[in-house]
Amino acid sequence: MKVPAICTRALLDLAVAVIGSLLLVPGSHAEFRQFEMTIEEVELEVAPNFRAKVWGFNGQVPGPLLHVAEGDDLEITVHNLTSLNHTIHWHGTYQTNSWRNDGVPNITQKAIEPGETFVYRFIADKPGSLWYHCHVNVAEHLGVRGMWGPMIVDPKDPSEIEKEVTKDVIMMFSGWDSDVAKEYGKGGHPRDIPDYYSINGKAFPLNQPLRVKEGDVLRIRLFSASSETAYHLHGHDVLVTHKDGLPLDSPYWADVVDVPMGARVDVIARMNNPGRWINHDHIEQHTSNSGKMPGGAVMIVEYEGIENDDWYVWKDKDASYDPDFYLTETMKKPYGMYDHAGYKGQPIEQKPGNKKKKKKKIPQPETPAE
Ligand SMILES: [Cu+2]
Repeated sequence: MKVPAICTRALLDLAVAVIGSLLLVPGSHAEFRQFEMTIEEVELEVAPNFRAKVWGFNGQVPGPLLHVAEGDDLEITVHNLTSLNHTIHWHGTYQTNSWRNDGVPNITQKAIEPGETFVYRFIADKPGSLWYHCHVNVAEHLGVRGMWGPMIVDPKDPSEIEKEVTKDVIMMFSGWDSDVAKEYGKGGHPRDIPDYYSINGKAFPLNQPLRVKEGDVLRIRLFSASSETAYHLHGHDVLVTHKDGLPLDSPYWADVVDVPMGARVDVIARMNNPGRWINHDHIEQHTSNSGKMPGGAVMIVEYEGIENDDWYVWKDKDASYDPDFYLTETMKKPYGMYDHAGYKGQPIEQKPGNKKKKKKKIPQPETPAE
């Protein structure tokens, strides 16, 4: 009997996934987890007076947080609700025996066309700070359309210092180009120069302060999604512990941390110096909104108990404060995939006359036979 090709592929995938999970994490409680994700066309408010048209995973930038355990067996169904092709590359995952799920168009799969659905199936075989992003025309889709999100895979054997962490902080750095922001299909030319920069999709002062208390141990996960970063936190040294999800053999202290494009660097910061401290990208051009300083990749750490001065930019922030802007609260939840309301874009307004309405054909009744 001839077995249909699709059946063979599904059976093989399943067998590989099951064997893979057994081999990778003997005796552990790896779980099968299913997630569903859309790709949507929305407009993102990046900076005061600057909005960009993006393709947002679940309509948001960054995309939803995927938080799973090492060895988990993942099935992620992706619906492309946009007008162009996309894929998802699971950056960092080894894809052992599952290379067809690596998300590279015309190399591992055909791109997901508008209106189509694609199912990714793989084992979370590498722990640490991973991420995912589109791999179609990356200079535009990843570079200036917000097609990226965090994927955190908890290791089965965390180090001693990881166990000390009281606050997990996710910061994803990106650049934006106002010249092409309003038109899909434009951007990504080598001569394009970004003029806006952001952390978790928002430029200062549209992002949020991070509120801490003395004694907190922060694990700051730095992601250079579409802008490289020289991360600097005033008033503290940080211990660099992980690079691209991998624990360093010799963690080292620093006060400026380089995060090259695409890389992730994890640092530990002990909150032992009460005050109000700026942290920012030390590439100076990245700290403005189209040349207006301060802006871009700047955020503030506020210690509990420090009084707000009258002239402080966020002196009246309490009413609108989002304590989960750096996903600190979400990281405490059980494993899963989580949207974040503060990252959502707005539906794109269609200008009247932009779209020609198709005339509906009215079916004519058949002439009854006499
Ligand atoms: Cu894409």
